[in-house]
Amino acid sequence: MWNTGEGRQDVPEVGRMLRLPKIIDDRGNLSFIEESLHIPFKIARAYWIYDVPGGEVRGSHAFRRQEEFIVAISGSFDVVLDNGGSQARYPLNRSYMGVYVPPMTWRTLENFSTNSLCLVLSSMPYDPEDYIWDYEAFRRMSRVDGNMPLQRGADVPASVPLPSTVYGCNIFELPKVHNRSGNLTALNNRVEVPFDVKRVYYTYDIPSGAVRGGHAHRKLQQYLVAAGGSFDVLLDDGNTKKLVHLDRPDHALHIVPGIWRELLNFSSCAVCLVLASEKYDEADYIRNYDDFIAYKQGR
Ligand code: T46
Repeated sequence: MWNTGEGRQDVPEVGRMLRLPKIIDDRGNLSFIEESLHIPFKIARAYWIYDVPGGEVRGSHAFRRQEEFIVAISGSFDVVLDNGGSQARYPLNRSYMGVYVPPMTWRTLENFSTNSLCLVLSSMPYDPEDYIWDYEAFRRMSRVDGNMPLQRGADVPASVPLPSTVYGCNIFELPKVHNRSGNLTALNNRVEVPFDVKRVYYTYDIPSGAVRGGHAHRKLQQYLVAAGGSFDVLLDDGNTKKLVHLDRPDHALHIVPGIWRELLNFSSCAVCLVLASEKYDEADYIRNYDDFIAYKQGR
C-alpha cells in the first residue's frame, strides 16, 4: 500500500516528509537546512543530481548506516521508500519540502521532470561498503538487523586561516559523474569542499533585476553554485573588486570570510545553492558597507 506522506494513520511511517523554513521577500524566496536542527543528523556530504533524461530511474538501493535528506531544488521527481515491510511514495515538487530517509530503507528516485535538480544531504562520507544493491538481500537484512548504529558526520581538525581577499575566492570545477541517467556532483566535507558543511540554503523564484547579498561575513565561508540558470557575484575585499559568473551545477565559487558580496543579473529560473561552513548567525553578518571597510582596516 502506498503512503503519500500526508500523515495517513493506516500504514507505518516509512521515511518522513519535512517542511523547511521559507523566507519570502521581494528579492525572491530563500530556504535553509541546518544540520541537527531541520534534519536529524550532521551533514558529512552533499550531492546533487541533474540533467536527468525523462524516464530514468536513479538510486535503487539501501544504505546500512547512512541517513539522507532529499529535496527537489528545482523541477520534480518522486522518492519511493521501502523499509522491508511498508512502502511510501513522496512526490517532491517544492524546494521547501524534503524527505528524510533513515538507514536500512530501500530508496528509488523516479519520474524526473525536465530541469529537475535533486539535492541529497548525507550523514556519511561516500562509502561503497555501506550500499546494499540487492533487494532480496536487503529484505533479509531488514528482518535481522534493521536497527544498525548510525554513523554521524566525522570530527575533523580545525581549518587553516584563509587569505581574506578576492584572490582567495576561486571558482572550482567540481567532480561530475556522468552516465546515461544524468549527472551527479558530490562534495564530501574536507575533501571536495574545504570545510564542514553545517548548513545548506538556496534562493529561488528570484524576480528579474533583484540583487541579493550586500553584506560580508566575519567567519562564514561558503561554496556558491548555480543549481539552475545563471547569475553574477560581485566580490569586494575593500581594495579590489572581482565579478564572477556562475552558470553550471558542476562549478562552485568559494567565498572566504571577510568579503563583501552582491549577487545580481539572475537569469530566469535561477537557483543559487549555497553550502555554508556555519549555522545561521546574524552576529556574523556585516550589513553596512562603511562598517565593512572599518572592519577590514581593523578599526
Ligand atoms: C550570503 C548570500 C549569498 C535565515 O534565517 N537563515 C539562513 O540560513 C539564511 C541564509 C537567511 N536567513 C534569514 C535572514 C534574513 O531575514 O533570511 C532572510 C534573508 O537573508 P539575507 O537577507 O541575508 O539573504 P541574501 O540572499 O541577501 O544573503 C544570503 C545569505 O544570508 C548570505 O550569507 O552570502 O545569500
